[in-house]
Amino acid sequence: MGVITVSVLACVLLTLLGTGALPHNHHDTCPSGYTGPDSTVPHCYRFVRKQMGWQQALDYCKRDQGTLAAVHSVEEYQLLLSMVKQTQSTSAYAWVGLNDLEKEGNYVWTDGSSVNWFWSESAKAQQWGEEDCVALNSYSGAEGFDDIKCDSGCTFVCMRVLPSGVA
Ligand SMILES: [Ca+2]
Repeated sequence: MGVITVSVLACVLLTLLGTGALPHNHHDTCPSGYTGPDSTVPHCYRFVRKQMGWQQALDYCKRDQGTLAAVHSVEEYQLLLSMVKQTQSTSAYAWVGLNDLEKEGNYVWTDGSSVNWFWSESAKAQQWGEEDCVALNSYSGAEGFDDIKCDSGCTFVCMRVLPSGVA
Protein backbone atom coordinates (compact mmCIF):
# COMPACT_ATOMS: atom_id res chain seq x y z
CA MET A 1 0.00 0.00 0.00
CA GLY A 2 1.70 3.18 -1.12
CA VAL A 3 1.54 6.21 1.07
CA ILE A 4 1.56 9.46 -0.81
CA THR A 5 3.17 12.22 1.11
CA VAL A 6 2.24 15.77 0.40
CA SER A 7 5.28 17.80 -0.45
CA VAL A 8 4.62 20.88 1.59
CA LEU A 9 7.34 22.95 0.01
CA ALA A 10 6.27 22.09 -3.53
CA CYS A 11 2.63 22.81 -2.75
CA VAL A 12 3.39 26.16 -1.21
CA LEU A 13 5.56 27.05 -4.15
CA LEU A 14 2.94 25.99 -6.68
CA THR A 15 0.23 27.81 -4.76
CA LEU A 16 2.24 30.99 -4.94
CA LEU A 17 3.01 30.52 -8.62
CA GLY A 18 -0.32 29.08 -9.67
CA THR A 19 -4.00 29.77 -9.49
CA GLY A 20 -3.99 29.94 -5.69
CA ALA A 21 -2.57 33.43 -5.90
CA LEU A 22 -5.55 34.74 -7.86
CA PRO A 23 -8.27 36.60 -5.96
CA HIS A 24 -11.53 34.78 -5.37
CA ASN A 25 -14.99 36.18 -5.91
CA HIS A 26 -16.55 36.17 -2.47
CA HIS A 27 -20.04 36.81 -3.86
CA ASP A 28 -20.22 33.22 -5.06
CA THR A 29 -21.59 30.73 -2.60
CA CYS A 30 -21.63 26.96 -2.61
CA PRO A 31 -24.78 24.83 -2.82
CA SER A 32 -26.27 23.69 0.47
CA GLY A 33 -24.14 21.07 2.18
CA TYR A 34 -20.91 22.25 0.56
CA THR A 35 -18.03 24.16 2.15
CA GLY A 36 -16.02 26.88 0.38
CA PRO A 37 -14.83 28.72 -1.54
CA ASP A 38 -12.78 31.20 0.45
CA SER A 39 -9.40 32.86 0.30
CA THR A 40 -7.64 29.52 0.70
CA VAL A 41 -9.72 26.99 -1.28
CA PRO A 42 -11.08 27.59 -4.79
CA HIS A 43 -14.06 25.23 -4.98
CA CYS A 44 -16.95 23.72 -3.00
CA TYR A 45 -16.43 20.50 -1.05
CA ARG A 46 -18.86 18.08 0.54
CA PHE A 47 -18.00 15.09 2.69
CA VAL A 48 -20.31 12.12 2.04
CA ARG A 49 -20.52 9.66 4.90
CA LYS A 50 -21.87 6.78 2.80
CA GLN A 51 -19.32 4.05 2.07
CA MET A 52 -18.95 2.77 -1.47
CA GLY A 53 -16.41 1.86 -4.11
CA TRP A 54 -14.47 4.56 -5.92
CA GLN A 55 -16.45 4.41 -9.19
CA GLN A 56 -19.77 4.49 -7.34
CA ALA A 57 -18.53 7.46 -5.33
CA LEU A 58 -17.53 9.24 -8.54
CA ASP A 59 -20.97 8.57 -10.04
CA TYR A 60 -22.59 9.89 -6.86
CA CYS A 61 -20.63 13.15 -7.12
CA LYS A 62 -21.44 13.44 -10.85
CA ARG A 63 -25.16 13.11 -10.13
CA ASP A 64 -24.63 16.04 -7.76
CA GLN A 65 -23.15 18.05 -10.65
CA GLY A 66 -19.58 17.63 -9.47
CA THR A 67 -16.77 15.13 -9.30
CA LEU A 68 -14.55 13.61 -6.63
CA ALA A 69 -12.40 16.22 -4.92
CA ALA A 70 -9.05 17.27 -6.33
CA VAL A 71 -6.32 18.51 -4.01
CA HIS A 72 -3.73 21.04 -5.15
CA SER A 73 -2.63 22.84 -2.03
CA VAL A 74 -1.89 22.28 1.62
CA GLU A 75 -4.98 24.36 2.41
CA GLU A 76 -7.27 22.08 0.40
CA TYR A 77 -5.65 19.02 1.92
CA GLN A 78 -6.14 20.34 5.45
CA LEU A 79 -9.77 21.31 4.78
CA LEU A 80 -10.58 17.84 3.50
CA LEU A 81 -8.74 16.18 6.36
CA SER A 82 -10.68 18.23 8.92
CA MET A 83 -13.98 17.40 7.19
CA VAL A 84 -13.26 13.67 7.31
CA LYS A 85 -12.00 13.74 10.89
CA GLN A 86 -14.98 15.72 12.21
CA THR A 87 -17.54 13.16 11.22
CA GLN A 88 -16.47 10.24 13.43
CA SER A 89 -17.04 7.96 10.51
CA THR A 90 -16.44 4.25 10.76
CA SER A 91 -14.06 4.58 7.82
CA ALA A 92 -10.89 6.62 8.16
CA TYR A 93 -10.49 6.58 4.38
CA ALA A 94 -12.26 9.01 2.08
CA TRP A 95 -12.00 8.79 -1.71
CA VAL A 96 -10.63 11.69 -3.70
CA GLY A 97 -10.47 11.97 -7.49
CA LEU A 98 -6.90 10.72 -8.00
CA ASN A 99 -6.48 7.42 -9.84
CA ASP A 100 -4.24 5.48 -12.22
CA LEU A 101 -6.97 3.30 -13.73
CA GLU A 102 -6.11 4.28 -17.30
CA LYS A 103 -2.38 3.65 -17.15
CA GLU A 104 -0.52 2.06 -14.26
CA GLY A 105 1.58 4.61 -12.41
CA ASN A 106 0.12 7.58 -14.31
CA TYR A 107 -2.03 9.35 -11.75
CA VAL A 108 -4.72 11.77 -12.91
CA TRP A 109 -7.51 13.75 -11.25
CA THR A 110 -11.11 13.18 -12.33
CA ASP A 111 -11.58 16.93 -12.89
CA GLY A 112 -8.80 16.95 -15.47
CA SER A 113 -6.45 19.12 -13.41
CA SER A 114 -2.78 18.23 -13.33
CA VAL A 115 -1.07 16.51 -10.43
CA ASN A 116 1.07 19.11 -8.69
CA TRP A 117 2.31 17.19 -5.72
CA PHE A 118 4.48 14.15 -5.56
CA TRP A 119 4.68 10.56 -4.49
CA SER A 120 7.52 9.99 -2.10
CA GLU A 121 10.19 7.68 -3.47
CA SER A 122 9.34 5.02 -0.90
CA ALA A 123 5.65 5.16 -1.82
CA LYS A 124 6.51 4.67 -5.49
CA ALA A 125 8.43 1.54 -4.59
CA GLN A 126 5.44 0.21 -2.69
CA GLN A 127 2.86 0.68 -5.42
CA TRP A 128 0.79 -2.33 -6.28
CA GLY A 129 -0.80 -2.71 -9.70
CA GLU A 130 -4.25 -3.53 -8.38
CA GLU A 131 -4.40 -0.43 -6.20
CA ASP A 132 -5.54 2.25 -8.62
CA CYS A 133 -7.67 4.61 -6.58
CA VAL A 134 -6.53 7.12 -4.00
CA ALA A 135 -8.13 7.89 -0.67
CA LEU A 136 -7.40 10.43 1.99
CA ASN A 137 -6.22 8.56 5.08
CA SER A 138 -7.37 10.35 8.22
CA TYR A 139 -5.93 7.95 10.79
CA SER A 140 -4.12 9.99 13.44
CA GLY A 141 -0.39 9.74 12.88
CA ALA A 142 -0.85 8.26 9.40
CA GLU A 143 -2.53 11.16 7.63
CA GLY A 144 -1.90 11.44 3.94
CA PHE A 145 -2.98 9.72 0.74
CA ASP A 146 -3.04 6.00 0.09
CA ASP A 147 -3.62 4.16 -3.16
CA ILE A 148 -5.98 1.31 -2.38
CA LYS A 149 -8.23 -1.12 -4.23
CA CYS A 150 -11.00 0.71 -6.07
CA ASP A 151 -13.77 -1.58 -4.83
CA SER A 152 -12.97 -0.83 -1.20
CA GLY A 153 -15.90 0.71 0.67
CA CYS A 154 -14.94 4.25 1.67
CA THR A 155 -16.55 7.56 2.44
CA PHE A 156 -15.67 10.31 -0.03
CA VAL A 157 -15.46 14.02 -0.75
CA CYS A 158 -17.33 15.54 -3.69
CA MET A 159 -16.24 18.79 -5.27
CA ARG A 160 -18.21 21.31 -7.28
CA VAL A 161 -16.79 24.15 -9.30
CA LEU A 162 -18.97 27.24 -9.22
CA PRO A 163 -20.42 28.30 -12.59
CA SER A 164 -18.47 31.55 -12.51
CA GLY A 165 -15.33 29.46 -12.65
CA VAL A 166 -13.57 31.11 -9.74
CA ALA A 167 -10.40 29.22 -9.08
CA1 LIG B 1 -1.94 1.46 -9.49
